[in-house]
Amino acid sequence: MGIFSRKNKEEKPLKTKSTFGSNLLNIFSRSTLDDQAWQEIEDTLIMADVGIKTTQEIVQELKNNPTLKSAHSAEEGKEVLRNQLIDSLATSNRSLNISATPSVIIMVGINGTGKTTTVGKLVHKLKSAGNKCVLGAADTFRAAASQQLQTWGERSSVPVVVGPENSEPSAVAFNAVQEGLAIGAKVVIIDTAGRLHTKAGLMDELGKVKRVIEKHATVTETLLVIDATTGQNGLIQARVFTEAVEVTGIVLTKLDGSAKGGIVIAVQRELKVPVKFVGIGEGIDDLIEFNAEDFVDGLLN
Ligand SMILES: Nc1nc2c(ncn2[C@@H]2O[C@H](COP(=O)(O)OP(=O)(O)OP(=O)(O)O)[C@@H](O)[C@H]2O)c(=O)[nH]1
Ligand SMILES: [Mg+2]
Repeated sequence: MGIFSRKNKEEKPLKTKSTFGSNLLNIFSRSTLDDQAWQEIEDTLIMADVGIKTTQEIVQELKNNPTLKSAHSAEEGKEVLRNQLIDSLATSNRSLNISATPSVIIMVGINGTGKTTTVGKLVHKLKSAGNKCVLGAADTFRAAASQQLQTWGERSSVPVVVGPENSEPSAVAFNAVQEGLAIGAKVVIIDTAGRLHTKAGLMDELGKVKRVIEKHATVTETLLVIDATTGQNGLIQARVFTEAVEVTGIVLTKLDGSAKGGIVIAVQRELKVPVKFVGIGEGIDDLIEFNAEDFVDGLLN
């Protein structure tokens, strides 16, 4: 059972099964925090995948907190920790930007992180909310990739623009945007091929896809999809994407699996890009809008 799970389709609670919260709350309930206690806090955060840099920042901020400096109750300790974790995830622009008509969303990331699946889940969400949508299969490396996206399109009755195998990805993106304009779509989502951050040519291609689209429409979001189970490694790979293209939001997938919740904090803090959605399964409804307070409460309870 992962950090995120769902009781049923209607209810979307964030639940934790990790020992992260109980460990930390235990330590913070001590009325005074000595060096050993601080070391335990640091270790717990690092083991939860918060990352060394972010852990050190959070610990420093906690050490500076006046409540924790003096004798405090378990309740006070818990409240300080909760607020600190929520603050560490603060951002001003978490909601999906679909302010333009059409708004173009480009999905990027390394191989197998869950891009195509996320496109399928996201278009379902947008369509259900009454938005006319078009999908573009700009992953032209494998015929199966277009087929996979078409299957997702069918599930939400959304048209999917595809191109021949090995055709120019930016041409497919261009055609998808043209289709979006022609039918008066609100949102056009472009799925791209997974690429290794080390392949400069492929990284340049993303810039080209974006430039071609922007001749005719507005790219309101470039969402970077990260597999949460790859932990700090995934984070290092993701950083290259934020340097190559202007990433506006993160989707952390596979948080239903063995991923540790701290990765959410590490990703947002270290990439300085808001986590907008989290994937909690392979199904069409398994994408939820990220909410920092719910997440932290899930982590601590
Ligand atoms: N458990 C779980 N599995 C997921 C989630 N998101 C995607 N997957 C699975 O991850 C695998 C890869 O998903 P894809 O959507 O094909 O990934 P991709 O990034 O498009 O892959 P490439 O196009 O090959 O780079 C599939 O088996 C998905 O079902 C998630 O949130 N939770
Ligand atoms: Mg794909």
